[in-house]
Amino acid sequence: MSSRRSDVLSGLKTAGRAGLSGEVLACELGISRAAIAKHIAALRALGYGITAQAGVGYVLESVPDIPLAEEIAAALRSGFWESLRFVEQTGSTNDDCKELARAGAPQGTAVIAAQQREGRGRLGRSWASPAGGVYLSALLRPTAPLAELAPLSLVISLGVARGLESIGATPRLKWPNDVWLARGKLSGVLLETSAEADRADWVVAGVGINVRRPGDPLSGAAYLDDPREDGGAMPPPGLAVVAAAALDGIAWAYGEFGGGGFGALAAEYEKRSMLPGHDVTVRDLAGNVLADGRAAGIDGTGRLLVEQDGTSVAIAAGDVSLRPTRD
Ligand code: BT5
Repeated sequence: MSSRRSDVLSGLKTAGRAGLSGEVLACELGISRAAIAKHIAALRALGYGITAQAGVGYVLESVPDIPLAEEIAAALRSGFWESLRFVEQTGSTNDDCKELARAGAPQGTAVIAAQQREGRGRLGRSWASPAGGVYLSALLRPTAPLAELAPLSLVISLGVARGLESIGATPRLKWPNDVWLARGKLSGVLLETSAEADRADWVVAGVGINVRRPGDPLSGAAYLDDPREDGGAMPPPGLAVVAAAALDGIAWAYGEFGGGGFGALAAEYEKRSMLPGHDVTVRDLAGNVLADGRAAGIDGTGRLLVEQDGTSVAIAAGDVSLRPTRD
C-alpha cells in the first residue's frame, strides 16, 4: 500500500465514527481532494467499507478480513520486519520472495498472500491455499555456516506455534516442519535457500496457516477456527492478526536461534512436540524407511531420536508417520 494511502487509512481509523471530511484530510496530508478521493476509491477496492456522509465526511465502517500489509503492521509487536508486501493472489509467495532475495531485498522482508494458485510443500507436493488462510514467505539472511542451519525449519515451526499461542491457540509440533492442532495439520514450513561456499546468501521461509475451515476442507488438515476438543471454538481472529502473530513468533525464534543456536530453543521445541512416546515410521524424502520405533525426543541439533531395537537412531531429515502405539 502506498504511504499516502496508509496515511488516509490511519486518519480514518483515528477519526472512528466521528468521520473525517475530504477537505480536512487533504489539508492534513498536504494533497488535493481529488487525490484523497482516489485513495478512498483504492481502499474500497481492497474491501474497506468507507461511507461518505454529508456533514460528517468519510467514515470507516469495516476492515476486510484479508492479511493486508497495513493491518499486519498495525498488529505486529516485533521490530524485525523491514518490509511487508501483500498480494491478493499469486502463484507462490516463496517464488515472489525469492525474486526479492535475488534482487537484494533485506532480511526481514515478507510477502503475504490471501490466496495462492500453486502453493508448494516440500518435494514438489502442493499446499492447498484457498482464501481464508495465511500464506507468507519471510526473507532471512543468516550469517551462520550452512551446516548450522539444518534445524531452521524446526525453528520456524516453533516460532509459528509460539505466535499462534499468543492469540489463544494450543498447537503442537510434529517434527520436522509441521504445526498441528488437535488431530490435523494446521501449518507447514517450506525452506528454500541459495548458498555460496559454506554460507547462505538467503533463506526463504514459507509458511502456510489454515485459519477458516472452507466448505470443502482438506482431509487431514486442521483449521484455526475448528471446534476444540473441549467443545469450544477459538474466536476467529482476523487473518491479519494471525499473520502478525506468526511473524512475531518467527522473529522471536529466529532471534533466539541466531543468539544461541538450536540449543537455546530445544526445550521450547520439546515442550510442544507431539511425537515422544509414540511409535513412528520415519522415511527419507524418497520414501525409504530410515527408522521404525518409538520417538524419544530431539537432540541439541534438532535431530529426531528414535528408539529402535534397543538403540537410539538420530535422524536429520525425513517424514514421520504415527502408528498406533503398542505396549
Ligand atoms: C509443507 O510441506 O508442509 C510446507 C507447506 C508450505 C506452504 C507455504 S504457503 C506460503 C509458501 N509458499 C508456498 O508455495 N509454500 C509456502 P510438506 O511437509 O511437504 O507437506 C505437504 C503435504 O501437506 C501435502 O502433500 C498434503 O498432504 C498436505 N497439505 C497440503 N495442503 C495442506 C493444507 N492447506 N493444510 C494441511 N495439509 C496440507
